[in-house]
Amino acid sequence: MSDNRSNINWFPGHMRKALNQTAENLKLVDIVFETVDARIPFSSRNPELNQIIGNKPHIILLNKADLADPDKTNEWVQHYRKQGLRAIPIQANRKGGIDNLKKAAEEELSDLLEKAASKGRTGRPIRAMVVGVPNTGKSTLINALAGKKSAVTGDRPGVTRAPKWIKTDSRFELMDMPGVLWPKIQSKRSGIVLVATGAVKEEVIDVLEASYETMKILNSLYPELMSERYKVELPASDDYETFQEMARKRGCLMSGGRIDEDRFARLLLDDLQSGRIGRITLEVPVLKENTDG
Ligand SMILES: Nc1nc2c(ncn2[C@@H]2O[C@H](COP(=O)(O)OP(=O)(O)O)[C@@H](O)[C@H]2O)c(=O)[nH]1
Ligand SMILES: [Mg+2]
Repeated sequence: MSDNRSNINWFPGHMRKALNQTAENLKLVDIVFETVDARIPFSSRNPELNQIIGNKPHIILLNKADLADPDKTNEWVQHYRKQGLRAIPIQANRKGGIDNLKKAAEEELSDLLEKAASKGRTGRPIRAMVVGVPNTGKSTLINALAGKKSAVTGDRPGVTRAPKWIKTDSRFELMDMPGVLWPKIQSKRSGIVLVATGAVKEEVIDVLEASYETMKILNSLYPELMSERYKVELPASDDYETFQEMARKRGCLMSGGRIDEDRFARLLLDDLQSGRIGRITLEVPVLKENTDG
């Protein structure tokens, strides 16, 4: 397999510009809503965001919680809490957890809102910006928060203009330009889980390899779910044979009975992304000292 390190900082110029623009826009808001994929909370965050957020109130949204392992999501919430960060599981596409988010944001901003109220500005709108790496659900969250008032489609990154404000059904006003960050691929494993969850396209890591490595991760973390779905016995004595057996059982065969590994590789990732394997989380929290990727 090729060394993918050259892909790690794709288009650094563009990224720097996007980060700078996000930093500029952040000055205009009271609070930041950062979307991460609850299945890969580590790899779907851009660590540079913390630096540009500084002391501004900030809530992490563990989105796609419907696809993630609920126990692990809970562990992540505790993990962030220990770092002084508030995290809330949500399912943006069904508006799940949105009320919790609104309540939490008002709590985070209680001092500021009380101060405004004491100056006669009761019910002052709360201005928020949604940021996150692609595919973590920024647009979906903005639509969920906007309610009936307004709908947004698509990101418009890199366009320099004054942000407009999306009014919502509640006291929130959202910046109409979400902060588009890029995932920082800090390790081979990060690249694999980002491809597996569909967060980054397959040019980072070949799909067959990503799928095979993902199978190994899933077999070790969720052996019951994997044997249930693919009718193999786990733990496996040989990973490659297990991969082939899964493919055979799912009918991924070519003429002459050869196993169509590429077809099964895609099928496995498709199963994972659509939740058919079950609710899975591919990353567990680790102590700060160990977060070297
Ligand atoms: N299962 C599930 N899918 C979601 C959720 N939120 C968003 N999605 C889907 O994830 C994909 C990416 O969402 P999008 O809002 O476009 O992400 P963005 O790139 O950050 O703006 C879309 O197909 C959404 O329908 C969620 O809570 N659960
Ligand atoms: Mg979007």
